[in-house]
Amino acid sequence: MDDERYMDEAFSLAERGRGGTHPNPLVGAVLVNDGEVVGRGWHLAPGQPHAEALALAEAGPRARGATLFCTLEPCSHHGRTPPCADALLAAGIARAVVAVRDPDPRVDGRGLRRLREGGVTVELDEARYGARARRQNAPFLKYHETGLPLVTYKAAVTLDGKVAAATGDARWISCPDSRRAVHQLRARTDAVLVGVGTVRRDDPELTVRLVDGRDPVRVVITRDGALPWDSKLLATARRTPTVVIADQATEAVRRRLRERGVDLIELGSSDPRDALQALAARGLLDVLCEGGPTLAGGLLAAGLIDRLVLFVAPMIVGRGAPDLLAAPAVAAVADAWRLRDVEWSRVCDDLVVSGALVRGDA
Ligand code: AOF
Ligand code: ZN
Repeated sequence: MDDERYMDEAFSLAERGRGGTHPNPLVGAVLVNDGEVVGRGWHLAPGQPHAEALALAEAGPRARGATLFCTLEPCSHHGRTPPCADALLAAGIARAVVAVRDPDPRVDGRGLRRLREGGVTVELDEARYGARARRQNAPFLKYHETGLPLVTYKAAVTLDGKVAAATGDARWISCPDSRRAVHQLRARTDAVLVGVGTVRRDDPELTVRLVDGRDPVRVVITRDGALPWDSKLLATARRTPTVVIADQATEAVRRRLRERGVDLIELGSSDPRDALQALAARGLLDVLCEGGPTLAGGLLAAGLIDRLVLFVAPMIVGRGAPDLLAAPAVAAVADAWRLRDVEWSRVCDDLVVSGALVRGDA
């Protein structure tokens, strides 16, 4: 049906903003008049026009009597830009098909109401489009529902579920194309998260180098803020935004981090939930955890990991090597952590498994 085709295009347009819109959502909008697409828009970055405003600008007078297909409820607030609902009314659209309600407390149904009160036929069709809209904007929606970012844990593992050899050597478990895929994941995310142990062990750069794309913000969870002073992260902190989270930093550490251009977040506790909340409060809503077993195990045990992406390499390293996750063992298989909506693909000889993490048979 035509409606679905137009909404499909709106979803594709929204994807063009992927990686750059945080803390704002991905939004795509299509205006259709008499069976012809007269305006298209998508949101690129905070402070930039909203998708609906761009579609209206392209449509000009042809917006009168048109139908809007929008992946998110049009806004009703004066933020960095004026309310889209008012602009849509002023332009004289006749009908609006919307994929999902906007949970931002500044909007939260008011955009739809304003359009209805202005005489527009509004169809909020979550039954048809809601699942896709929620998948596309999972971080934005999770943040407005819980105050937490969406956390994806990514790791390269062997067939025996290990992330390194017994000596700690981990270069390289996954194949070159898998490593490129990881850079792609980084380019699409707001922040990459590791623990200080990973910085000591691997001295990673956590930037996007193997593919085109922007670097995510790099975040290191520590207790005392003391990263190795010769680490690549510190050496490049002026070029690529770098955040250090600490709950026991000394004045000397604060000063040295500041000198290197690091953004230090100081918390009153070492609870990873507080760390994630602090990241979300800074607009980092989509977090890719590339940490080691200790950090990932702590996040898993606290129920803070939403998604898993595993690059499973066809090799075996044997006993004594570090497990994927240092998490407490479950008593019964029925209590295991599981993936839902599992997807598999193959990259070189690696098997890539991803899905949403849930606990038990739920
Ligand atoms: C966007 N782009 O295309 C739409 C948004 O900071 P502001 O003023 O740009 O407002 C951001 C809020 O506007 C965002 O949280 C969401 O509720 C609403 N809709 N935002 O960035 C768009 N349609
Ligand atoms: Zn808007």
